[in-house]
Amino acid sequence: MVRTPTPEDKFSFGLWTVGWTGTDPFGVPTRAELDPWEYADKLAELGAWGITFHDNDVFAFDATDDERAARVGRLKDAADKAGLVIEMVTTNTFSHPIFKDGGLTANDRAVRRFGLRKVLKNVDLAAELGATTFVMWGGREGAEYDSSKDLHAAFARYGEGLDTVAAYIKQQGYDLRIALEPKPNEPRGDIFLPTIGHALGLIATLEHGDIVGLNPETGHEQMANLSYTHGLAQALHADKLFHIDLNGQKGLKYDQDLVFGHGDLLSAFFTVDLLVNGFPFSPDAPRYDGPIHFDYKPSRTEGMESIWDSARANMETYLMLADKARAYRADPEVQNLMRAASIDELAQPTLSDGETVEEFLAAEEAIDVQEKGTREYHYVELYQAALRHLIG
Ligand SMILES: [Mn+2]
Repeated sequence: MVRTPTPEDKFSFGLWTVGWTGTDPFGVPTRAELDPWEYADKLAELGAWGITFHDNDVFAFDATDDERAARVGRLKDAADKAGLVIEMVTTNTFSHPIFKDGGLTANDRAVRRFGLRKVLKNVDLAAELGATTFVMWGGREGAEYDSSKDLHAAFARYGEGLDTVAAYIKQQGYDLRIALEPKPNEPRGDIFLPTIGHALGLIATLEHGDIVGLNPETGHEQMANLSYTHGLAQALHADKLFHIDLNGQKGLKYDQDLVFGHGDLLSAFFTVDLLVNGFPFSPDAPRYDGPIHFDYKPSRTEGMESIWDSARANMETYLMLADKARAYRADPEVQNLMRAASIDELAQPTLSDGETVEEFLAAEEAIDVQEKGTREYHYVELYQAALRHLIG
């Protein structure tokens, strides 16, 4: 039997996930909207450890300072009473029409100045509530038409915005790191920073990039036909995996935000394997020890009860996959197959310790190219062994 989630599992949910009422481009809501603190109470009851939100999940875009304080205070009280951590806060720079051409990269400078102020004000809120991650999903940063932007300036303004926020965090002494969330498209035709790799590239150009990392989402990478697990691994390799958004996606289509594991299950298995087992052959490699955060949507067909069934399903899937991933790595047959595939050998540097390129070129090394070209790796059998653990 699957154990029930406990706070030790560090599961967290965005309030906008369970709070999605089913509005889509073709239809009106199919579910009622609860107050933010009601979602928080219920998530705690299900065994979640933390919650996350956008500013406007809690208070309206045009809320007065008093209204803002009252609603945030009420949510904070509910979280404290329920023992929930507010681990991440993010800013909505995509819903209001003013952001239709972007927040940090809008052509209209006054819009950018408005957007940046909204983000900075929300950084203060995040720090005040004890969040340690500040996600920046630039959903409206992008274009439908290549003719609509000075693209060089767009990346310069994106970098300027991120550096301004990062510098402000440092200046205020906040214990907060920024996590960018790549997505290839939707709502914009082409979103800037479409993949983990694009985001890592921009971060490397920042002055304050040391506190800027990634919040990769399963479905966002899979919408671009990329391997989420490889993306997480490369973010870890760069020491930039600050946060994760787990969900499910079935290939190249609109952003489905299905329950984790309800898309590509084998890919989800290897994602969990990476999260719980790290890189067993590279013991010094960075590990992810942050929240197990879900960014899914209860499908529009579901009623009020199914919100909680689907939230539970994310955690259950993760726990089932975690047990199976541990059993997979501990299986002697799997270990034999990994050795037979020389997987352990990849951690060994190609050049010897202290070997110069001249020595390397001068080394007389016999290699049987015929034998190497026909050797076995048994990768298929190894993958089948994983499948046996998963569904056998
Ligand atoms: Mn998504």
